[in-house]
Amino acid sequence: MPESHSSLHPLALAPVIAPPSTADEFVERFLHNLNFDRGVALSASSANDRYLALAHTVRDYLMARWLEDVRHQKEVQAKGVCYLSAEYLLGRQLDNNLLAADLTEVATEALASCGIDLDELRAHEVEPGLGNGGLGRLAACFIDSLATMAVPSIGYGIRYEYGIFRQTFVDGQQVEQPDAWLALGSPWEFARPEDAQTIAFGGHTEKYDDEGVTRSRWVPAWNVQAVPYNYMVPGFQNGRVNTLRLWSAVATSAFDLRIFNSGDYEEAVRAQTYAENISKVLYPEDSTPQGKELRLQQQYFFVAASIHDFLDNMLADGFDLANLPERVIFQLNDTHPVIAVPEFMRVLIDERHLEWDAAWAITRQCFAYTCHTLLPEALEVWPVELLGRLLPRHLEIIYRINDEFLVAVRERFGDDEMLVRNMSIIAEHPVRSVRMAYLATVAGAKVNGVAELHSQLLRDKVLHDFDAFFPGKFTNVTNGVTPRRFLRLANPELSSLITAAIGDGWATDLERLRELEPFAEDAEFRTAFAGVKAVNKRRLSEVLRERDGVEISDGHMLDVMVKRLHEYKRQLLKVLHIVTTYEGVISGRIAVSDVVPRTAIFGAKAAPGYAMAKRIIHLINAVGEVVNTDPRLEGRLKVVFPPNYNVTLAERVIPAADLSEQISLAGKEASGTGNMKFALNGALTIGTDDGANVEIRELVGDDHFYLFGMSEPEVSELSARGYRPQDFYQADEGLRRAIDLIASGAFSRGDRSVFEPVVSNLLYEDRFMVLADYASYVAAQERVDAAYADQEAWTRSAILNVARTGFFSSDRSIRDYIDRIWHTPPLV
Ligand code: RUG
Repeated sequence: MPESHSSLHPLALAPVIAPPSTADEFVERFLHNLNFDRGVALSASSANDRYLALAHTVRDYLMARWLEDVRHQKEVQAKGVCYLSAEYLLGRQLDNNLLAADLTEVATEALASCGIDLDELRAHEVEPGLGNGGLGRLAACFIDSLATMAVPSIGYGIRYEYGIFRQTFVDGQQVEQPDAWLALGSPWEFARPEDAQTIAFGGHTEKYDDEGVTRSRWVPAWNVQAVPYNYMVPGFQNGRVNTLRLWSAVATSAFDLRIFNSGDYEEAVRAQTYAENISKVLYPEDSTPQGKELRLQQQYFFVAASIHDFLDNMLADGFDLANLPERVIFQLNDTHPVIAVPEFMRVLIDERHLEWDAAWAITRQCFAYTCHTLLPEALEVWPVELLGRLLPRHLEIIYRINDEFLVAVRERFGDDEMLVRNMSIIAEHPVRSVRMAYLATVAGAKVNGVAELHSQLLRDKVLHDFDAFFPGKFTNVTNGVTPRRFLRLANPELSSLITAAIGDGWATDLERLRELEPFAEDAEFRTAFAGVKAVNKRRLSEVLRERDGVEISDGHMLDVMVKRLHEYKRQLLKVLHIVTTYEGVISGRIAVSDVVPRTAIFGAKAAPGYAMAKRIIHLINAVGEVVNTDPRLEGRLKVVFPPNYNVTLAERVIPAADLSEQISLAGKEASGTGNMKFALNGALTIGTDDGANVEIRELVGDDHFYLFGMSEPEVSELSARGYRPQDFYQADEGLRRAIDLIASGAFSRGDRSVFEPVVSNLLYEDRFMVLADYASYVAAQERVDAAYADQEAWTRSAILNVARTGFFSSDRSIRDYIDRIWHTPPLV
């Protein structure tokens, strides 16, 4: 504080006070923000002005709590979580923050008195798409739960200037457009350039003598500034506000100036662009060497900035680093932040002058790792050549960690060279590389999978030797989703119905949904529940009409498959089912009157460099075009594929769904979280015994879940026997007809070549065994059709799905993390 307290205005000494939340006060604040922040009168304001002024008003209400929480967390120095994640798929903020601050009603009334419709401003917000899919959305759910449960924590990540691409379709094919989400301003962020960190790259290491001890140090070649942007993460109506800190890359001025002064302006701009590219785009294309390098830069950039930020700014003066394990746990969300491990060691040893053993003892207690996959190709490895060029000191540290680990492995398991090679953090083949999942496993205090089956398969297969070496290190935390966004906000009608039945409080104690079970037997409640579904279907229909010019027919079962496009998720299986029904009708083997009216809704983005996934998107659109316009179907089968599926659209689609498609090959989907959102909103699942489907089925019961397909052991067995997709093609007439119809060019205006790669892949490779599960899937769909005919029974099942899936709240996941991994009690 600049002056002695006695000379300051009393207001300067007062804590920040939240404004009273009356509609009049709200109007006053809103107009003040409109006039003074935006510089416009209400009469001249644009929708963007009004949205920004509203966002600022909501911020004002949260500010006092936020400042107080930040102060309090620093003061008490309780153990907290640093959640390190390259992705946060946040969704729109306005509605969430209004709900958290309990201001929705006041804001609605206040805006209405100014002639403004809150819905119009809601629609104006561009969601920050800083994630690709489930992993990023999980991180967003977790920070919501951490704040709601008052756990001392901070989320760290990257403020990508362009988030996940905006998907459009041209002639049915995916075209990616940049997602300029910041173009009209982001009212939820607070830039803190004064808290920037300098992040170094490249160069070499050198040995030096430190009082008779030879040590190594890093002499980097270039650096960038990491500028933090803080975001409020309000807890649900609990007066708590946590922080999400996202880093943005800015060229260092020293770097620029040197080049500018030498007169080479082009070089200066090039250098600036190079530095700032680091936070330019979410997951840049990594099929080129340049893309890969940028991705490693991104990862190091954000974890190095976060570790420094924590050590420099969050610890009390004179903090003894030996006590760090009682103060912090860094949770590594997948392999993307794992380079934090050698960075932490480097900081402790090279900058804070700890000995190796002391630094390693601390590090091993301060990190924990969540693995989100079983697909070998998704476990990141970095070529030693690249890592050594970009982060030479880190590579030295990794080598030493590995050397010491392998000594221990040999001591324990003997000189089994194959085992040692298999467990080495350094892979020798096909290119010498660092296996980041292994590094995280060796360094982490705990390693968790994200659903029971997934965690079991990690222990039994992917990381089997590590489980034997580190007994007790592996655990499970089944994923969860926040009921605030995915029930309260996405499904207000169902929320009201639930509250009317069981009272308030379930949004923070989701197991209370169990109290709904008896209502499944109550005809009046069932009617009300079915009414809510109908309202949600109408709302979705309006959204799709306005957004995409698409109509959803009344009375159709909404059969929904929304998730990233990946072969293992098997959108192709769903396509084959649609083609089977279509082929049955046009060939006259199925009477059209026997087709249960259905609309299949897809939502899926394919990674820009994933050619097969893009072909599958093309196929879905092509099948839709034919099926939707063939009069022989009499409108009883429709395919709808709105482009650019994102969190905002999810919030409309999920509450309207009748049937949730969770049809991955068993053993491939780590967990899934969409599956939980659908069940919680009263959709019935058709699914394999994979990921969290297993737990969903156990909870809702076999009668309310449509199981099909091989189990994971059956998949392994078939694979070991030698899977031959042609055998299934030959043996199943329906399958043959469906594949032949696609191959014939029926969905590509007679051009057989268009989908030839898809057909060939199915017949000769079919890595994810679509053909093997086809018959079982079609049979399960027939059971769905039969069940849907009895609407009372269907609604009963839907209610039981809601009542029995309270387990999947992300609050429960966070409780499990606290109990099994973090040991960070909530702050009172
Ligand atoms: O594919 C998984 C989902 O099964 C899971 O639900 C989600 C959150 O745990 O993470 C997804 N995931 C996995 N996203 N990226 C990866 C690659 O490791």
